[in-house]
Amino acid sequence: MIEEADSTWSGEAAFGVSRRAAIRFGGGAFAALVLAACGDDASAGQDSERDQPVTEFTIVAEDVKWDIDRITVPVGERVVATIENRDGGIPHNLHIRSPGDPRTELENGVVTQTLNFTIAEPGEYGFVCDAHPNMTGTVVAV
Ligand SMILES: [Cu+2]
Repeated sequence: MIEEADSTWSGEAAFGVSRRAAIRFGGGAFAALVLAACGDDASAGQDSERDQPVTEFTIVAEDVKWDIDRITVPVGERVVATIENRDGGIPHNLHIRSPGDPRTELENGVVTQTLNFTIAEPGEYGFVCDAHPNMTGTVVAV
């Protein structure tokens, strides 16, 4: 009787341990998968943002700072920039110092603007917000 009780108890204990181990393993594998996926996405996004020319991009002004300081665009193709001014009551615009001086008007946030521009010659061109000389970056035309 006592032996039977002991063996039953041992069986339950073993089951309990293995179930906990399975849960722990499952959670760990899931976390690792999420981390790996995030890492891949982040590095892929950064690479394409910095090196691959894009004809559309979004730039965010928040806390009187741009979220990106470099963008690559193709020479001779129309580029559509979306400017998200998230600073309520603070004016921002996007002004690209390329021939023709494409720029939006200074406008108080919160507001979203669009700027279409084409750069004809390869090179590096500064961009800035005309209200905040510290809000600078570079457009690379390739
Ligand atoms: Cu500004």
